[in-house]
Amino acid sequence: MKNDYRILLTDICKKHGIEYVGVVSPGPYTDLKIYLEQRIAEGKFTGLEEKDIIKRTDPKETMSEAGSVAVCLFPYYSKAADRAVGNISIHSRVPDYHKIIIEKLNKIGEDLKKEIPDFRYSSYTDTGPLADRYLAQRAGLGYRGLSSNLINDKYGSYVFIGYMINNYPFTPDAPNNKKCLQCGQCIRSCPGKAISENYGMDPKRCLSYITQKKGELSEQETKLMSVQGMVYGCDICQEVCPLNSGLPDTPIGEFKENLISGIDESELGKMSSWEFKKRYGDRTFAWRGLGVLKRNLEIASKDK
Ligand code: B12
Ligand code: SF4
Ligand code: SF4
Repeated sequence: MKNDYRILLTDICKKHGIEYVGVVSPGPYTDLKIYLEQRIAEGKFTGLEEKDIIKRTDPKETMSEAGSVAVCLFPYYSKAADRAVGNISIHSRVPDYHKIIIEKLNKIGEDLKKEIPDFRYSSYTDTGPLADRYLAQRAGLGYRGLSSNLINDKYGSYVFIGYMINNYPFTPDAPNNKKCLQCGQCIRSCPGKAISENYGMDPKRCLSYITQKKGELSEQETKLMSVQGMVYGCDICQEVCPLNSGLPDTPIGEFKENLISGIDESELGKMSSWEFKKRYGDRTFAWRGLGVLKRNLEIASKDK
């Protein structure tokens, strides 16, 4: 029956428009724990990650009866989102992915519940306890680029990752150990010099992080934001990656509608927090609040 349920998982995902689903064992992931401990010792963390390292590497800390983790990819690239010139990254031009993904995962979970006796699950994306890219790589859905982005053969790196910790022991998939082209384009083009050889990303140098960082920015950070003119996120390491050329549009309808390409200073300058929430509450950048975005807009629109 076990293998049949694995097929059922794929079929139910397909029914909900999810083409890529894979399974990871319930851990603990000792290799990841060692890797994360080393990165933390080197100061390579932003504070946006889950702080409890045991929780990050052991699904059973979140669900004691975890039998497996089902991982799904959610492509979000479309030519329409990419075409317009704007001051926010593509992942924030689409409506907030967190809500869309959790809703889809919950629909999949509810369908599984109808078929698998006593099935229990919990859905996450981005803000969950585990390391999303690690899971997707281990589930065989994509491989690691030097840029540290997870790259899928069909949809490139413009894919969000979501997962479901659940109590059923679905058979795990083989990891995807493919290597990217190692061409170094992302290293040479990164404006913050955040990417180095051997996957040695320094997240604190990443412009995407700087646009999300609260408080005062250093002179160097301010200059970086002003030169790039970005108010939220950064896509350069994805734009220059040859593995992202000629991508198909996302099949997910929600990521093709209601697109925006930027935030306007004259509009935001006059807005109250309430108005901001009403206008942009369904965007991924809204969580950082009006203050950080106003600061960024002021810096990004400075004369270069
Ligand atoms: C904190 C965070 C950030 C930080 C730090 C990013 C970083 N590189 O560490 C900042 C703000 C800079 C950031 C930026 C972006 N982020 Co972000 N971020 C996260 C978050 C919340 C945690 C990441 C984390 O734990 N980092 C620590 C490092 C060590 O882990 P990692 O880079 O995620 O994954 C590495 C390990 O898993 C390891 N690994 C992989 N396989 C294996 C196997 C073994 C055996 C071992 C030991 C290790 C290993 O290699 C991976 C890559 O180096 C995740 C969601 C989540 N909860 O996981 C989203 C997430 C990584 N972000 C995402 C996105 C979309 C972005 C941006 C593209 C947004 C943008 N356009 O501005 C950029 C990309 C920047 C970049 N080049 O990485 C997506 C990535 C999708 C993808 N295809 O890769 C995620 C997964 C959110 C989601 N659920 O979709 N992000
Ligand atoms: S998102 Fe931008 S700043 Fe961050 S690693 Fe990629 S190119 Fe560098
Ligand atoms: S730009 Fe080149 S080195 Fe960087 S992730 Fe893409 S293929 Fe790998």
